Amino acid sequence: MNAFPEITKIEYEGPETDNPLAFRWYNPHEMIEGKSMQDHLRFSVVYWHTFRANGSDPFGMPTLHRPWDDGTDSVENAKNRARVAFEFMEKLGAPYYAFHDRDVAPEGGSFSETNRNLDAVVDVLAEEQARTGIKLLWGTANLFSHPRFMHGAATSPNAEVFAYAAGQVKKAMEVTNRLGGENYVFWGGREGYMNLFNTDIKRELDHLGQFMNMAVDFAKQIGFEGTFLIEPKPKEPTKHQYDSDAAACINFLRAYGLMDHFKLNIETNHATLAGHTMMHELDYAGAQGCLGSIDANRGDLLLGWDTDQFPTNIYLTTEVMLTLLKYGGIAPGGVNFDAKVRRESIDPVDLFHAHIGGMDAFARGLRMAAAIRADGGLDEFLGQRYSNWDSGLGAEIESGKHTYETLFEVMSQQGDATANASGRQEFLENYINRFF
Ligand code: XLS
Ligand code: NI
Ligand code: NI
Repeated sequence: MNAFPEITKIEYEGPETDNPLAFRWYNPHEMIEGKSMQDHLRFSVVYWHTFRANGSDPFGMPTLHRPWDDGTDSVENAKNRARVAFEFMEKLGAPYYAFHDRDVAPEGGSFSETNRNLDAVVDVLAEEQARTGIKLLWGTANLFSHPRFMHGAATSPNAEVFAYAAGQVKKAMEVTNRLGGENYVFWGGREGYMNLFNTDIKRELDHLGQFMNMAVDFAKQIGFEGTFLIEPKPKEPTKHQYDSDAAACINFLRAYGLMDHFKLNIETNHATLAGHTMMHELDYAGAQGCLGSIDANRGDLLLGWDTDQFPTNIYLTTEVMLTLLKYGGIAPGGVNFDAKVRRESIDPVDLFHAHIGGMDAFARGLRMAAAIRADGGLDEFLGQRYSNWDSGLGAEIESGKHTYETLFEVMSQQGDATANASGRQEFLENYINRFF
């Protein structure tokens, strides 16, 4: 393949370079906190945006006409595109990729024909993985684009749609397993509702729980050892999605006995749509032992939907990397660029600029986070802020020695709690800014 003839392998040239097709901060083999940047960040390219987005939006037609696409939905074209995808990822130096079944191969006239199409393209993916060493971060099934999923997939009121979705996930899990995928993702595209008058929430959630338990059973059957991930998102395309945020997902996992098998794939733009920060979602998931992987992108505060832009804000990436390092890193998940170029960015080279920018922003975030951790000021402050729980009354409460009655007695004796110390928010915000 030579789809990008004027582009050679993207190399690290350091912050001083003026080459826009070089990394200024991402130096894959440089060690940070005893681990290479490549192993910390585990960058992944998404097939759907990078190789399938055509620039159409609700108001306009496609703008992105790729020279390697012949404009047909043939299996041959899909195979050719797969080879182009690997040329791109190889030149970029991304170690991972992720895809939906329907991104890589066209839907056929029947369930079986669709599966044959998928197998034909997966043969090429397997060949290209072997040729380049690029690995599959995760696979997933598209259970939201086709009209049969208009009311949802596992939560459809139509039992045959549930059956179709289950069969489709079986196939997608087999393919993910064949390609050595390290995770498998469920994003509940239409698993939610548009109107509560026509929705039986209890029944739909029970079906969703049953669907996920079937996945766990099937993984055992085929020996799939990757992590299952649920990707929270509050809305779009439905008005309310059941997996609305990290807390809702974790409650669902607990309710249906899935906590040992699932973690979360947290996406920046989904966090903001839910009214949270990315740091909140990561910290909450991490605190519950559910931090699995991230979809790295960003939204636009002035637009109310999932704009899936590439992350370039180094304050954001620093917060993300601080939180990932706090919980021991993201592996076997990764930093997956669920992001697309704008519909006005019509040249193939724009795909390189976008990914290079995202990778550099995360590399810089990693460097900042490591510097903040090395300095130790934050940890020291936190330790101090909670220090009265380390001994005396606090330690007694934590170890379960007290009840409402004994604490009532303590306060009756003492008269009042000791005075509070300052939260020092402004001091800490200034402290973080010192590293930029
Ligand atoms: C859509 C989601 C989707 C998942 C994979 O908003 O981000 O792209 O990552 O199905
Ligand atoms: Ni996503
Ligand atoms: Ni998204």
